[in-house]
Amino acid sequence: MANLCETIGLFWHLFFNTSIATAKRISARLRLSGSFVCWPLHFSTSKQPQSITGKQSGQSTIPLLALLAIFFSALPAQAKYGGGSGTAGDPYLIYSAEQMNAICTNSSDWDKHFKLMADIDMVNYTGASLNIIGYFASYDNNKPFSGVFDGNDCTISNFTCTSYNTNYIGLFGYVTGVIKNLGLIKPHIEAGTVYDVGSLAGHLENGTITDCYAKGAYVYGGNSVGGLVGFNAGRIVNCYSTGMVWGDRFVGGLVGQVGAGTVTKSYSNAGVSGNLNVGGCVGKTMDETSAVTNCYATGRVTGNGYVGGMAGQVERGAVFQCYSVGSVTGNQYTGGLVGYIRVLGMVAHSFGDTQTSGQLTSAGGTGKTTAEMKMFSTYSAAGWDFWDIWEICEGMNYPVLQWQIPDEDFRCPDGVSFIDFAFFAAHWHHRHCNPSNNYCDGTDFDHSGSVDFLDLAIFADNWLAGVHN
Ligand SMILES: [Ca+2]
Ligand SMILES: [Ca+2]
Repeated sequence: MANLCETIGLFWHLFFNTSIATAKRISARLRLSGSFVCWPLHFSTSKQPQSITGKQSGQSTIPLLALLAIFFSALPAQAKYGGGSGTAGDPYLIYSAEQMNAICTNSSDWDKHFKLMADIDMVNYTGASLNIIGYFASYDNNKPFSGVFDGNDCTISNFTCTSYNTNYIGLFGYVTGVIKNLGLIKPHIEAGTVYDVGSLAGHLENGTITDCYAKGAYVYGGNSVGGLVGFNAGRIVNCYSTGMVWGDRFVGGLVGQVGAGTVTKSYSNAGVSGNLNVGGCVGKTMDETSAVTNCYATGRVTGNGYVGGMAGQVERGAVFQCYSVGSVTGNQYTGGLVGYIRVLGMVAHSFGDTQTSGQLTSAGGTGKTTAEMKMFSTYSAAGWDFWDIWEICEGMNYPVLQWQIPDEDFRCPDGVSFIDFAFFAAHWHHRHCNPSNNYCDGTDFDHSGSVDFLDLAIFADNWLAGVHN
């Protein structure tokens, strides 16, 4: 059986092909964008199909919906989730909060492939009603999520997770698999006395989390508490967190504690508050193979001891090519970038803002003034990669990660403004846009081959957009 998404996609194509030229053009754009992401069942969140049906006579919509209704009523009763068979080529499809919450109850599926197909709101899932995927009760009694969960650039919003005595708490409790392309909006975690607590994952062991974020997170735990991940012995790449994180020990804006794992090209601007080992990005690195590289933190950090804008303590492992700028307050072993470094720890080619942090000293890294922190030369002298990883608007902003920058922010990653419009306007009506000229220096947003009104509309949609955070 063709999977659900493909079938719906086919219906859309049949529909478009019988529609007028405008619809064909937009259909082409949808194909170009690669997939029918996040809207097949959620017409209210789908701008493009809505505007198309809106432009047609209202009658066009009805047969389509009727067709869909017939199709769904014909689905076999035993179809799991929203379709799919759980393989890499035919993942289980998740369209609703109910389907998301059902993953936990089928632990035999935890090694399967899943794909999120809609932005889902889990506001009705609070306390014990939210099922946590993957658990670790003891070394003899545990089962991780070892499959692949592809968020498909969709979001999961507003869930509340509460735990008073179970460790490994998050949307996923214990993960050895892959989670990618997933955004969490306002996740709320209440786990005040337990350990390994994060909004997305409580404990990541050998697995990978890429291109994920927690926006407006509220995370409250005991030890190893992070805005995104509590304890990381895997790989975290291209992720970020915002919001607020509280805990006792090993408390970090992004990750509470880093074991034999890495955090790369990620950042946090979450505020962090804890007792010992409290950091804007990570609370503590504890393994000789721990590595935090090309990361930054901007959140306010408050703790008692081992408190740093970037990391509370680098016990073992390395913090490399990172910076932090948030204000830092602590009683003992407090530093602008790092609170404390032990013999097996290393901090190199990293910088802390002595003015915004309120800390003139740091156990590691180099203190710089705010003006110096916004200069390209500060970082280039330390070998930072401004080709593939970082970007800076000289004298205007701290460095940002290239993946954060909107396509429309051509000049200076300082937001989409007149200087970017001037760049766009200079390419107006350019033709023969293709990969060899980077689609007319990026101004042919929809890759149609020319810079025209559709590109202008896309640009206008992103007017004043800043770096993603
Ligand atoms: Ca700009
Ligand atoms: Ca175009």
